[in-house]
Amino acid sequence: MTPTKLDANPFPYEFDVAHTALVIIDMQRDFIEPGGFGESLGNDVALLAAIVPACQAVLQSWRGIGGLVVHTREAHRADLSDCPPAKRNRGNPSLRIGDEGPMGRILVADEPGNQIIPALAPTPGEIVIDKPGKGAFYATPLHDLLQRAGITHLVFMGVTTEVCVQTSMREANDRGYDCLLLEDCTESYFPAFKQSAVDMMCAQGAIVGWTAASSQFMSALVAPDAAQR
Ligand code: C5J
Repeated sequence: MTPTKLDANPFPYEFDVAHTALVIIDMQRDFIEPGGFGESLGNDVALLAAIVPACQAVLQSWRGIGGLVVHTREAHRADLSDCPPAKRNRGNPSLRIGDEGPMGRILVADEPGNQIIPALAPTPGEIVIDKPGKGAFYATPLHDLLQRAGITHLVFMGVTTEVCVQTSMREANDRGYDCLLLEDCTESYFPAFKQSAVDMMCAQGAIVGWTAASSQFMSALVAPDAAQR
């Protein structure tokens, strides 16, 4: 099969749909909507909400060609046994992980705020990973699931760029996946941090991975080679 190629930074990225998964990091109500964890830390969640239309367009295209989709949620057990004090006590939030907030307990599995936002809600058959850490591979079955599915390439979207997205992409690269980050489908509460994270991931000859605009990625999907699954 001829791989699909797209213009990317720092040089073209090649993948084939059958061995690639779209990984959507933590597009959950706790980070994107008012009243959640992100806002409790003093952040402007509108910055993150702005990427939703671009993420929706990519997800729709990817689903359209039958690509594998992985959603992650930053989620802890109700007894917080997987949330060490080193995580819970960080910062000076008005609400800590596990506290009761306007959308239920902050970053606790099954609470309303922990759900993926409706615009990007998983459909049956898509993989949903609850992760207690910032990286999608730490203490989760993700690597095993991807290996069993024959996945070698990962395309990342989601939030926040320099925290859970960057950590997950670095973990993925260490495990041997070729990773692409869609620049307009990721965001930070701190625009300068987003730019730094994007720059550092593709520096030094794609030391962590590639970055590209979602328009480049979607154009590649409609190219004839992308249809060969
Ligand atoms: C944070 C995340 N920012 N999903 N989580 O704590 O990036």
